[in-house]
Amino acid sequence: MSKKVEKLAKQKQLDHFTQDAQGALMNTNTGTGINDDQNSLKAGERGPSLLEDFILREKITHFDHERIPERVVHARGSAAHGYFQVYKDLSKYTSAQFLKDPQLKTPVFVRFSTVAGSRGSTDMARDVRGFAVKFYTEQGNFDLVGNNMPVFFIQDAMKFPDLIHAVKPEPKNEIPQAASAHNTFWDFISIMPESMHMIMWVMSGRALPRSLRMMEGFGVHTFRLVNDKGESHFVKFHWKPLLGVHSLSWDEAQKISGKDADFHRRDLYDAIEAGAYPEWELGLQIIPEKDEHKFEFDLLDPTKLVPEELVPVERVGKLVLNRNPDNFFAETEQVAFHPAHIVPGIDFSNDPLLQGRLFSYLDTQLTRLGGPNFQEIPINRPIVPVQNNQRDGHMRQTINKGTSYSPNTIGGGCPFQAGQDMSGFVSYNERIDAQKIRGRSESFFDHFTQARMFYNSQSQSEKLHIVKALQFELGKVNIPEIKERMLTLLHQVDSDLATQVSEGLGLKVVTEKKCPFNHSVPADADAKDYDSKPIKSKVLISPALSMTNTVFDTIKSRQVAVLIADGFDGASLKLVKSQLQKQGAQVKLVAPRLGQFKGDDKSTVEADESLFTTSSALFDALYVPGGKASVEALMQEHATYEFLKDAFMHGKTIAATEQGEQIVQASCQCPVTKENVEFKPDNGIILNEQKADDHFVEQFATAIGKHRHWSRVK
Ligand code: HDE
Repeated sequence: MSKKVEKLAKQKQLDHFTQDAQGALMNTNTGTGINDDQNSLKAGERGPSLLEDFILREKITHFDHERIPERVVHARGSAAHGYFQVYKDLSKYTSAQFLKDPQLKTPVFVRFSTVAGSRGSTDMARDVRGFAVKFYTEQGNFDLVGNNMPVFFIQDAMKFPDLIHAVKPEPKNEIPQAASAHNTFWDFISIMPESMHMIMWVMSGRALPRSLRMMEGFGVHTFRLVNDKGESHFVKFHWKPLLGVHSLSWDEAQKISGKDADFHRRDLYDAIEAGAYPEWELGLQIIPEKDEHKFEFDLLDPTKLVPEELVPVERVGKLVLNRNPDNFFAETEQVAFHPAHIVPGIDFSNDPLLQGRLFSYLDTQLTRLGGPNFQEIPINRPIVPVQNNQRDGHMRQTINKGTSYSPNTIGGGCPFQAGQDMSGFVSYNERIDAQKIRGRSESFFDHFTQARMFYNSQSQSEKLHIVKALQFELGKVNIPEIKERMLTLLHQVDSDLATQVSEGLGLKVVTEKKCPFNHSVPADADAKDYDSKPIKSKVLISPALSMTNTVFDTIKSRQVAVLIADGFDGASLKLVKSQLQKQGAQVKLVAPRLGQFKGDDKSTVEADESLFTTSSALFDALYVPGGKASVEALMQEHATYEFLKDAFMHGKTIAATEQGEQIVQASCQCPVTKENVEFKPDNGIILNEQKADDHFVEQFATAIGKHRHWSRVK
């Protein structure tokens, strides 16, 4: 079985029609050779161009049509190839082959994205990140089209176009790009209390991942796993990054955006090129059918998560991304995800958001990719041959032979229904006995308990991030009533949170709930829309929701800047660089200008960046080696102090040896109190009066692994 899939997967790669122009001669799309690709055909050297020039017209026409509509949401994305391998046989739960055979490496294509921005927008937006995985299994393609947050803004698909219209740039002036900090978004949210849990996530550091490789993924909805006997378990899908979950501060994100708006895309691409393959474990929260109603929230409500403290996440397999796409358009842009791309052994739940998505994604591809044959685009093809009676249409690639209807006798009855050997998809035999209704279950009405659980599960610094994010976002809203309504909602999450946000806005928290239209609101409707129902949750604090409980013991793929100028201490640089690289970190030399620099040991190095082209916000840590001349030259540069000051304020690990210490002393102090924090490894500052030695590097690496030193972040 494994051989079969590997063969099919290999075929898939070859199938990509990958072209390498190496050594080839140029020709037109119909194969006619092109002798001159520099000049158009003219009536005389200085004469008008001729309509006859079929070579020019073909080239320009193709160019004119190079763009396809960008995705209406998740337009900005980056992707990679890889594989998924399950750790053990899960046939107890599912008949999906790729979850049963630990020998099997199932090829995958994973696309990460922001939601609100256009295709060319910054990676650094405060936003949800899409985490869409296409598994090319031997039973067909399975798409797990998730996000990096486990809940969503709305409960019913009916509200999705409204949510997206509200968050997208405003219609009158197409402002702002890739940002939720504007009137229409917060207007909508301030009268959609069901969004409050998601708002806590989006205002937290989760909306600013340090790297796409350092964020979790979630299927969000409850799904089903169904085994060979037709037995079903509810399941929540998780992706757990092996590098841990780490985020940026808002200040870093803004600075990175200016220096490198492709920061996440570049980071993913570079890590894969460097062999630092991003890895996640697939986690499952499995809930027996009989426990469906045992929670205080509804499993079908996508604004709720199942706390890991109630149902542990079992890690069942590994996802590895090990190959960059060859062509961004052909692969990353043309890939078509769809939650209804499903395989036997996995099934949907009745989550009303998921149900709407099952319609939306096929529909959107018809416009975006131009017709019903998008599944034939190489990146979308399954690894198994497609055999059915669907035919023709715009840009059909397959040359089908024989009959195109079923049942038939002329074609020998082929293709037969897979149902005859029961290898095809069987929907879970769920009993449904209900009245048709356009409405919402009362079990969906508690909008605040989990928002509060999320907020209360955050560390002090994570809470501060949320407060500041709300101050920024609402600070960009210029309609006072919207801000007031938001404060009223925040008050229902946590009164301290509302008070702190209100101080930044110069407003008072209004605790009394008002209808925004001054309508008289029926008591019942008011309760449903605005009140936290007095449900007591068993989980008030979920440590799993705080990023302070993540992985801190690796520096794999971390970026370390070393500040140098002519006369740097060559021996220390060599030692620090080689030892950090051994542990998987990347070391970059940053100098006052680009070009070559000489060390005190006559070594010559090339600067990777100048202080002008980069910023410490793009690095995880920095090191200033000694060398009297080097330090003196660096201290002549204004940018040196900026570099250090930012790293200090962002809580980055800072290390210096010999004279390098002077730069740290001169730049690293709190601008308010003018006090230096204690310069010690616990605060992420490692100073050594001597040259670098093994102990120094060890302390440096341990501190980098901590990601950030909160004692310094105010
Ligand atoms: Fe999507 N979403 N979505 N979404 N979504 C799209 O499909 C939609 C939702 C998600 O990298 C679109 O091909 C509706 C939840 C990702 O190509 C579109 C509803 C979650 C991606 C669409 C939702 C997602 C999309 C736009 C509410 C997390 C990018 C282009 C009923 C579980 C996939 C496209 C990629 C993309 C519709 C809600 C995740 C328009 C109607 C909840 C990761 O079909």
